Amino acid sequence: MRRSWRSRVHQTWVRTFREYGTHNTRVRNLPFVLSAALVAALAGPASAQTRSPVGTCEGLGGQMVRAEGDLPAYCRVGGSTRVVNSDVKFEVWLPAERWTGDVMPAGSSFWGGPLPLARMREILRTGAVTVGTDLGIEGFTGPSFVLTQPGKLENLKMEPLHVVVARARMLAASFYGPGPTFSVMNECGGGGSRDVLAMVQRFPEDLDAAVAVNFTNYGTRHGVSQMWLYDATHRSPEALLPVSKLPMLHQAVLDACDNNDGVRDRVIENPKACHFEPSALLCKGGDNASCLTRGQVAAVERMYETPRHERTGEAIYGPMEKGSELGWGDMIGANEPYRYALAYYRNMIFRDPTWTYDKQRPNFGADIDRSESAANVAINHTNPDLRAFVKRGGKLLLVGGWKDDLPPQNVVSYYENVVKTMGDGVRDSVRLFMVPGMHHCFGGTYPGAYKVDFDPVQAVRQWKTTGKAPDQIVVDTSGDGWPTRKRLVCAYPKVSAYKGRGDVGDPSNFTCRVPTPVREAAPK
Ligand SMILES: [Ca+2]
Repeated sequence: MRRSWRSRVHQTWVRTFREYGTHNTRVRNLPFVLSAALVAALAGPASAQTRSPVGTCEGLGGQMVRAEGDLPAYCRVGGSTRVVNSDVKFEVWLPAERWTGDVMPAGSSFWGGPLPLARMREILRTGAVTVGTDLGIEGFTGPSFVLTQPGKLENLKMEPLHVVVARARMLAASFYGPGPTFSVMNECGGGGSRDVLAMVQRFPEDLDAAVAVNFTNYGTRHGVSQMWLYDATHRSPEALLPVSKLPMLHQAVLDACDNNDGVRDRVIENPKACHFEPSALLCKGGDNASCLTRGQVAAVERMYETPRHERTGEAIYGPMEKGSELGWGDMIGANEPYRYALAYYRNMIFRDPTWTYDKQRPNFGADIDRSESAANVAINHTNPDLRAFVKRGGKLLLVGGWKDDLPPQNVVSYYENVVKTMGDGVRDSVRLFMVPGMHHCFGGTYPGAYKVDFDPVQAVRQWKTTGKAPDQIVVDTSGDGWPTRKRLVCAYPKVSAYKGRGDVGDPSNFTCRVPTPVREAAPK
């Protein structure tokens, strides 16, 4: 999980809305009457025109907040409502002027708790109404609540978000007159991307379109897969892989595969088709900076290997992809497992806050069985049956980065499960774009990955309006020594291929084609 901007706890509430009662009674208790016309407006057609309020902020029980810097003035309504036996806090922010007609909920912190205020500010700047919630898990910033209040895991089925989104839509209709014309979520990583898939799967009526980037919807395996990476390089003194050797390893991978796509640009278009054997770097003499010892070769092989359940052999997540090596430091570079994996093992697997890697070494059979207890699976949102969302005309754009150090195979696997479950026709409503060279989220600044500029909300808006699913997109890449360049990215499973002549910075010199067959390493 990442998204440090979700780290602030904010507890200023302009007003408590307990009078709204549970979500089952919220409509009856609202301080305004939903007319038939208003109900119709809630599902009204898209409009490019902006709107100004016809009601007052005070009338919603909110408080106006003045414009500051690039943040426009807005009406801030705070409250709490009872959902799943929890007091769920929320805030709804409504632009004081020039509302676009959009409602864009902000993704939650993965374990609830802090309100996503930074994300709400980003969304407010776009002119949308936004809403954020603590999921009823106030006072915690991680999974430690599970030790004392395990029942709150139920909140992570995301009904609290569903309830406050409905509240936001009604407040918008009351404030502006016409209701929302476009409801959309756009989130990357952290809890937000999980929220997107939870809404699409469980509450399809809440969104017209959705974007999930580098998503983390397989909670019971996410932390386990991170532990696999740490274990690969810490299971014995011989397996230790110094972070200082990663650039050397990365260069060897590039030497083997960068040019497979026809352009030597430090980016491997299709890592799945990259064949590189770590043993090629085996030290001929003693250990030195330009080679790998036998133990390090085995560790690197395990990093590239699909983690499997020790007893059943089932693939449990994805491996690190070829070309992602410069991003491995977070997972393998410290003296203890990555902080998310550590917290996950302590609170969700062993329910023991003193657990350490050396105290009880991982077992990738029993640990997974424990991880997938009846209570814990509440955090999974892996249902590939999106019929209800698709039937409503919903559009879902999935994006992954091939250099993500949170194994991107999870993104690919979910998409493939959706297609397998619903058939090829679902591609009119659900598409995946795997971006080569992208790490975790578009603006990721991790070593070796570039910044990606692309407006996914505009893409799904156009898709929803025209009904035409995108076959390809063009993204701008830049930063950290990368030349500013446009790149063609193709709808999965196609990959971008250089036509062989012309400027490599011109996407028209590339075409989308079916990739060469993937040769998977045999399971060990
Ligand atoms: Ca290349």
